[in-house]
Amino acid sequence: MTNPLYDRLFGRHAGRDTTFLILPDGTRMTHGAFLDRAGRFANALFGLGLKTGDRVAVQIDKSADALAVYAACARTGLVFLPLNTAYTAAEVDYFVSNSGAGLLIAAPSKAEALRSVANRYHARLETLDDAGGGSLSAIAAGQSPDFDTVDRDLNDLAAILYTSGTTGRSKGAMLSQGNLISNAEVLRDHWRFTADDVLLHALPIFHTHGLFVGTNISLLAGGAMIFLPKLDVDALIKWMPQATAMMGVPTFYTRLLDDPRLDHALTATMRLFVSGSAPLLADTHRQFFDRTGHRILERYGMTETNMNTSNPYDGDRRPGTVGTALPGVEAKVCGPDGTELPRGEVGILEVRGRNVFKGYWQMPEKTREELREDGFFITGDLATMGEDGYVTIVGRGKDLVISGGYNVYPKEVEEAIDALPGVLESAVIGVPHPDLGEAPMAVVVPQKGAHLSADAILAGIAPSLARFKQPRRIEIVEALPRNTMGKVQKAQLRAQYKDSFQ
Ligand code: MLC
Ligand code: AMP
Repeated sequence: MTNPLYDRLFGRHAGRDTTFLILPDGTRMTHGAFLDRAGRFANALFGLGLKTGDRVAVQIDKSADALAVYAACARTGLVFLPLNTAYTAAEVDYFVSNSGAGLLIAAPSKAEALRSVANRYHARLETLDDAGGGSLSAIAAGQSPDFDTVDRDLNDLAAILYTSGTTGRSKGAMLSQGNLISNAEVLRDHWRFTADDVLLHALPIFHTHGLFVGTNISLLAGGAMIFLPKLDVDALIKWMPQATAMMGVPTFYTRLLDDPRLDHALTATMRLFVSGSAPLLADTHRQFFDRTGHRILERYGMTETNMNTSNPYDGDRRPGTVGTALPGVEAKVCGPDGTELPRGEVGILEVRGRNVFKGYWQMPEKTREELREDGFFITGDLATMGEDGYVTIVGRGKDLVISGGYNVYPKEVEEAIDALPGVLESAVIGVPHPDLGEAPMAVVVPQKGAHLSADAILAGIAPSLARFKQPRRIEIVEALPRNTMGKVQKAQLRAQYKDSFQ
């Protein structure tokens, strides 16, 4: 029996007493103990009546058990569907309905709000918390750690990760076992991860960066992770002397730079700092080098593709660039019809390789719009490529705000605002933000005679939109700037409000 994802990432560590997780209280969990836990969860999931191929939606806090559920899904061939813990019940409703999930695993604190969602779509609801409690944990406790791993192959679906769309609803990116393994193998080698590495892990595990990049690479290499619940600079500083590597979004680096304790001595054991998910300012890169002697390695990826390009481990880590295409990945800068442009010209970046996803869950048209027949995926990012293959991301062809590494689609926020009483129309834009890189802001036009306030608008959208999507600033204006075609001039708004958070 073979199951490439489970065997290569997890199964080969069975019985090993090597450290896998170092938890915030200092407790160490061995690879063997973790896999025992995952085996119990695998039995628990099948015991609930789930079958290979069923989707398991999880909205739970980061913990060893949360990761064990991921391992259990790989082992049973269930499709893992992690959800941002910030999503509201209204947002989760869509993901459960669209995916047809058979099970929703929620934090106990959210169970009440999510029970009606689960009932509506005939999904089971179980709970799991970050302290080893919850109904699923109780079921797992009574199970055997042994489980007959389900046969799978590289084309089988391993996970669905939802990414918002520039128009309409979120799309579920289908990632196969092969997508995940091939990318993790390439990154392990490219970034030289070994069993001696200890990764300082403070990213969430419901997105590509923390789950498929950080965790999968550590598992493949057989190293350990210092597994922190979230970004907390004091905790990073406390644990850094025991780590060898860290991965973060740019906010990790700007917050560390704000702390006077960041210096050469603090980072003496570290061999690698990786940044991605949002643009790292060249200035942040330089300041970090001046303070620590480390050159942050910036790479570029997406939910649909995992990682596409990376600066080199040895050689020139160029500030402001995302490096060259990874081994096995083809990248080209193209015009709208997919024709490659001469080097140095700005166009849309397209990528192809074993890392590229299988399409959007039950959305064949959306898949066709973004995934060409020849296998190239249209990223929607505006880029240039130098003669030496270095890629620079210069902007986005898609209307998207990236706030602290989370994607916010203006269209979704505008629809929520426009649905409120007294609103005529709105435009949501990304504005430079010193901590989050970019933050969403809304410019809102009231209906004639209506009185709107920023507070009322925020209160109105709060039940339906996760907090990180909510505008950090709201301006009420008489009209939106439009061009002769009647299209809202977002570039003009961005220029007008660019200093809002500076
Ligand atoms: C939290 N908040 C945010 C936010 N995160 N607001 C906007 N943008 C964000 N990213 C809000 C909370 O709702 C709360 O609001 C307040 O900020 C403080 O919450 P917190 O939990 O204390 O936030 P903090 O710890 O400061 O988190 C900021 C952060 C975090 C940047 C560290 O968001 C984070 O870890 N981001 C990483 C995202 C990530 O992993 N992206 C990878 C996607 S994969 P209030 O009002 O209630 O106080 C991908 C592909 C690739 O993109 O290439 O990797
Ligand atoms: P997501 O859909 O959450 O996976 O976000 C993917 C998007 O994040 C990409 O399309 C880029 O716009 C952006 N992104 C990821 N890494 C980088 C980077 N290093 N520099 C600039 N943008 C990035």
